[in-house]
Amino acid sequence: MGQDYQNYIAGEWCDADSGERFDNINPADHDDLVGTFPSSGAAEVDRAVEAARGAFDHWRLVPAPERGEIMKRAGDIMTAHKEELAQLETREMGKVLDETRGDVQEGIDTAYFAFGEAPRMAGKTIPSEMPNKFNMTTLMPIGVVGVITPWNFPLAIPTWKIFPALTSGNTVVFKPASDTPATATRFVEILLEAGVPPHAINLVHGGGSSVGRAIVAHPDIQAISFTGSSDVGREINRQAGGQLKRVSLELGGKNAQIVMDDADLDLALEGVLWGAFGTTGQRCTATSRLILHEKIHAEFLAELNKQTAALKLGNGLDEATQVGPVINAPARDGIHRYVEIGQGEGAHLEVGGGPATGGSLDKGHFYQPTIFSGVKPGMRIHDEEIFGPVLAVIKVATLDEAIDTLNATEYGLSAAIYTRDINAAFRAIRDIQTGITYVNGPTIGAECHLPFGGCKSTGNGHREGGDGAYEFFTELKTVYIDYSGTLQRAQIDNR
Ligand code: UN1
Repeated sequence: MGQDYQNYIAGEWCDADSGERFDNINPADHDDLVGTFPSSGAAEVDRAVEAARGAFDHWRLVPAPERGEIMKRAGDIMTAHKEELAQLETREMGKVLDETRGDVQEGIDTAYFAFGEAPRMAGKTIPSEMPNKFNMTTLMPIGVVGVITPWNFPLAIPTWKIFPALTSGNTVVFKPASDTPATATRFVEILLEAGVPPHAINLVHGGGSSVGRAIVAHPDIQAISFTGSSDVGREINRQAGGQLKRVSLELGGKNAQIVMDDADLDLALEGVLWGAFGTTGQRCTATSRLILHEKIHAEFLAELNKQTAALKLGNGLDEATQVGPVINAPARDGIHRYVEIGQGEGAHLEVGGGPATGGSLDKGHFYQPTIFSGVKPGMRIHDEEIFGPVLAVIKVATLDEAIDTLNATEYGLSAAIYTRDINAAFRAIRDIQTGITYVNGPTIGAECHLPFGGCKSTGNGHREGGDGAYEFFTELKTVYIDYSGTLQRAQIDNR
């Protein structure tokens, strides 16, 4: 029997006004109901925004280092509950325990980064062109921010947004993905236990078209941070742009790994297996294209097919499982439609190609790790994000062709090149159009104290992670202090 979870609005745990609820079911086991959650809408968002607005004047005046200490306490609580949080995440979204432990650790690291960053929320002093005048910049919080997060990193991604938002002095209305609302609820409980004031954080469960839309439309929400699909991101940007809201968008990817003929092939193979099929291919940073130099193409592909076919699928709670389920039945069907499209486009199916069934797999939504060779730019399986365990292999003859192929997509999040040639590596670093580029490592595995984000249709230029997140969540104020006792007209009296 799953637990009945609630919203957290204006300091109270509460149901949706309608009384309606939705189920959250383990994607690896349809008999396992994780919980039921309130199906909320615009009225609940209104109350959450009002509470957050009310809390802002108190929270913005709490000294930043003190706010940072609260984030540190949240990190300590997450550390103490790491295994419990990882188990809950695996239960509600399926990825294997090793990965959910990593996801929780990413949240802990982000908390401790916030603790370190809080006392350093510094402006600058800048010389004046006039005598007896002092100039500086200072950072101000923005106000109420809306945080809308995906299901693939149920804890890490909310922490990337909420820790810097709160540490900067903003208050928050948080809508987590409806596939992973339980981890999000635990996170809010932890923030409260750590000392975040009750009205400063508000949690509203429900769908994107109800709760998400209401958050984006609300005139008292000054900034939106969203991670999800490019289609939804474009729509958010359109709507929020009309109100001149600040928007940070972290959207799709079609990330590629290049393997040159001089590469350490064993290392490159390990990298692509992890990059393509870790999290069942459901990362924005997942490797969904593999660009192989023609000299090693046949040999590399043969070994990759063999090792891919041997991957062990199952419930992520079983430590022997290497690949968990996909998130839900529509996702599995969408992945399969792409596989059919790939076959129709003339790509060669090397391995996989259908839902994985039999035994306990029949209880969940599993898809076979799948590889296509003979893929070319312009094919839909080359160009479009599939968000599942499907890898497209492209054969190239030169480094230039490899880089051109890697860039031949509307996305630009993450990329990898395996080579021992330092000249090739540096040319790739210069010419690859992505926000994140790995040399001799896979396309996944970003560290949360470095900037995270992409070029082209992957986003709108903002970066999460590191100090970039703090830039997004603050306004810069420029201050002039004239202690001359006279009217000094810049650009006039001194020229
Ligand atoms: C995502 O896929 O949405 O670099 C985030 C990585 C992780 C974060 C991925 N640290 O793969």
